[in-house]
Amino acid sequence: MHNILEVIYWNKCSYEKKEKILSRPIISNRFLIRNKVKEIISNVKSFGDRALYNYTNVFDNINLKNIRVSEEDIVSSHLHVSKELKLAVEVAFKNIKKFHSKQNVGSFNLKVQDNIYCQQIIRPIESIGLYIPNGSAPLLSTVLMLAIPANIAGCKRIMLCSPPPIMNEILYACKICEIKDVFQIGGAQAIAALGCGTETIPKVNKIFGPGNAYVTEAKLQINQSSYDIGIDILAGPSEVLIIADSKANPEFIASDLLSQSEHDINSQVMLVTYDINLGKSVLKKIREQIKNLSRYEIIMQSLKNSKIIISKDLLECFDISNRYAPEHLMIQCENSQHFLKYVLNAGSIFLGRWSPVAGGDYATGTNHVLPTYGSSNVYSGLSLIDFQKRITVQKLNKKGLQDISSTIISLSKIEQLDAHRNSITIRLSSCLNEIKK
Ligand code: HSO
Ligand code: ZN
Repeated sequence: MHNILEVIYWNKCSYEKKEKILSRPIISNRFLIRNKVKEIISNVKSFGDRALYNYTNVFDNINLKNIRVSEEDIVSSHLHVSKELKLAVEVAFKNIKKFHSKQNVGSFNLKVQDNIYCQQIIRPIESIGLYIPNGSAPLLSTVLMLAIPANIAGCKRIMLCSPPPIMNEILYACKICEIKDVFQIGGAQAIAALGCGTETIPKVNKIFGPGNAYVTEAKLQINQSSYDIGIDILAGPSEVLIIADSKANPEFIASDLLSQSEHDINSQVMLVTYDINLGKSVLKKIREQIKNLSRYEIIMQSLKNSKIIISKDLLECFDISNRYAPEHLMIQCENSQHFLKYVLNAGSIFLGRWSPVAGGDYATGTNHVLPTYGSSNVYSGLSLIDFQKRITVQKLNKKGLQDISSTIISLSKIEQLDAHRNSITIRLSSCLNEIKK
C-alpha cells in the first residue's frame, strides 16, 4: 500500500536528493500574485476608502456600510462569546503577558572608558498595524500574540485589520487587548491601506501578522517601496520537525504532525528518527487519527509535502534538523533537555512528550509567529524587540574628548573626512584657549 507519508532512508540519498527532501513546497503563481498586488496597492493609494469598499465587494462579496468597526460592537462583544472562551483567553493572556514582559530588557548605561559613557535606551514603535486572517481558520490567538507585546512595548496606536465579517471572538480578543481601532478590511488591500493610509485607515509605522500569499506579497511590496515602514517576519505555512527516539509515543507524534498539517495545503511536517519501527507505528497512528479530522482534505494535501526520515543515530537527527531549520522543533526523546545543546536553528522548541506544539500555539506564553521556510537559520520568532527601537546615546566630558581625540583624528584622516576632524580640533583649541586665559 502507498504510504500516507513518504519514508526516506537518509544515508541512501545523494546530496541533491537530501536538498530536495528538505526543501519547502513551492508557492505557485508568484508572478501573477505580484502583479495583482501591485495593482491593488496602486488603487488604494489613488482612491483610498473607495478602493477598499470596492475590493471588499469583489473579493469578500460584502457591501460594507463602514470600514471601521464601531466601538459599541467591540465593547459589547463579551455578550456574544461563551464563558469557556473567556476563561481560555484569560489564561492565555496571562501567560503570554508574563513571558513577553520578561523580554523587556536591553536598556543600559556603560562607562566604556574614563569620562565616556554610552547608553542604550528603548522606545516603542509609535503606530502599528496588525493583520488577522479570517479565512478557513479565524486566528483569534494571533490577536493575543501581536497585541500583548505591542501593549507591553507601549505602542501608542494599534490598528487592526481583518476580513469581514469579523467574528465576535476576534472582537472580544481586541477588547481584552484594548484595541479600539478595528477595520473590517482583508487581503492585500488591508496591507495597502495600513501602508499608504486612506481617509479612514491611518498609515502605520510597522505592519505585523500572517496571511495568505497576497497579504505576504503586499507586505513585501509596501516594505520595499518606503524606507519608513517596517514589516515583521514573513510567516509562511506552518511546519514542524519532530526528532524522536525509540521510546517516543507514536500516537502523540502522529497527533502533533497532524496538528500542524491542518493549517494549510502547503504546510510541511517531518519526523526524523533512527528507528524505522517507530516510523511505521507513527504511520499507522496517522491513518487512524486522520479519519476523524474535519480538515481531512487540507491534511491529505500537506502530507504529500511531508516525510519520515530514517537517520543512522540520534545525533544525525539533529544535523538534519539544523539543515532544515524548522519553525517548530519537537524533541520527543528521553532526557530531551539534554539535547538542547545540539540545536542551532529553530523558531520554537517543544521538549518532551508532554509539550505539544498546540501548547505554544495558544497558551504556554511563547509567541506563535515564528520563522518558516528555513528562515529560522537567520530570524527569530516575534518578541518584544520587534515592537521597539533601540537608540544609542553617548556622553563625553571635556577630559573624555581630549583622551579619545587622537583616535578620532587618525581615523578621519584615513577616511579623508576633514570636516569630521575639524569638529574635534575646534574643541581641542577651545580647551587650550581656556587654559591660556
Ligand atoms: N501554528 C501556527 C499558529 C496557530 N496555530 C494559530 C493555531 N492557531 C503558527 O505556526
Ligand atoms: Zn498551529
